[in-house]
Amino acid sequence: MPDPRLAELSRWLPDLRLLTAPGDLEHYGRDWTRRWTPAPLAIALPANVDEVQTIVRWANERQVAIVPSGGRTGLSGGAVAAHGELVLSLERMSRVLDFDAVDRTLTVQAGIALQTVHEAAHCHGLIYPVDFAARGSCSIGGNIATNAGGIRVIRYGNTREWIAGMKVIAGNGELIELNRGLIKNSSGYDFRQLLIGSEGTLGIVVEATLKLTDPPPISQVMLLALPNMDALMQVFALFRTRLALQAFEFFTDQALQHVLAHGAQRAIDGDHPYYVVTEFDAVDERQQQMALAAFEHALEQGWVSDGVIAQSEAQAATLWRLREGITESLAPRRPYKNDVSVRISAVPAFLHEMQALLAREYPQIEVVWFGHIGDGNLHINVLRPEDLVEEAFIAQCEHVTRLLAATLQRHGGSISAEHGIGLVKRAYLESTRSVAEIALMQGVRKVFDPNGILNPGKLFATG
Ligand code: 2HG
Ligand code: ZN
Repeated sequence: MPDPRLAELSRWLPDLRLLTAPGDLEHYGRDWTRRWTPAPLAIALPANVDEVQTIVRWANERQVAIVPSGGRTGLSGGAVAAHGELVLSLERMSRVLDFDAVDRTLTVQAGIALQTVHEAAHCHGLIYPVDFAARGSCSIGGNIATNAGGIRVIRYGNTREWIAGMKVIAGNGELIELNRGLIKNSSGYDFRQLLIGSEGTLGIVVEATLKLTDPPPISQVMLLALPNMDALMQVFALFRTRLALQAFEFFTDQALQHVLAHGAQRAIDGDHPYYVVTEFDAVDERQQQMALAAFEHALEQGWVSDGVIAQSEAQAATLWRLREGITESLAPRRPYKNDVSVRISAVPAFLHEMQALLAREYPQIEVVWFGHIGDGNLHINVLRPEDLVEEAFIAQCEHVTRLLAATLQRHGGSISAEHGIGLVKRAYLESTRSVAEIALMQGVRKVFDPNGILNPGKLFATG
């Protein structure tokens, strides 16, 4: 017996594609977190902005919650539909709409994959510089909703820096056009920046105008093996001063073991506790010599124990795989994830405290660390031991996350650097944002989405 609400939605929009088969509900009802059992009402696959707007209006009238859905590669449960919500997938809205050579912008529908954006920019001799491993599956709408970061933030910043304009269907059903691609626009509140990182709680991004830029200069990729944690920040300070960094990423030996077991190729022999993959401008011999000199200095100081410089694009890709393959290699273990950040100046003290905390709280449990250390952003993945049942494991992880949140608070850090709060970290929002800020955020939400139909339960523990 079809749900009468869906029958009504079909009357409002006779051409709307609606899916209700169990396999589809399962597929579209979850993201990469895999912790919640999907239970959506149905999946709506609108083909255009009008259909999105009509769905949101209908949902307001009928008080049906909507989960906006892109590539569902999120790691915070932001796109999970576990309580009878309508999943509104932007999957069919994935076209490039316009390229403007003068403005250097690309206007796209929100469901387009990041990699397709990269390819489209490339066709015009330009780049869209936000980049990370999920590029093939994640969508621009989702990137905007979480203000996605990634491996090039050190050079280019987060998604926030690259959005020149957006069309959004607000939670109240209004279509709003934000900033219209302007570079300068001092005419009051910038709702564009408010929408970026709002995790689908204020509006559904339907189109975005993305800024493009020149491709980076020719670069080199280096893998470094490090003897201890202190060396990490020494090498970072050295490389940041001497080289023009495009990326500076870190991972531990545990992380390496997982990617190697997952098919990546070993690049440095021997046992080393920590590794860095770094990419930097290497346009001419002078820059290449400077990189070599920086490496040799780090070696002499004992900050680095070994290293390789990629000699070809293929080798560079092999080195990058050691870092970019980590999440995929851990995925079968369904790790408990933390994604935290502190100011770069606070990284050394924070790392020490965190290392001690994790060693004390997880003496028997495998904890895999990696991340964008050059941005002060660390990913801490905790793996469930086989003899520990899921609930007990999650309870233990939540306990440690509370301690971690308190440590972060002392260092002025954030409980979510780039993955978003979603369901996973909503209980910890207060460790990062003040009570006054959260009250303002909830007030803003009421303005955009008075009936609370967009992604309820995400970001805030209530409402
Ligand atoms: C990355 O940096 C992603 O690879 C995923 O942000 C991090 O899996 C994670 O915890
Ligand atoms: Zn990351």
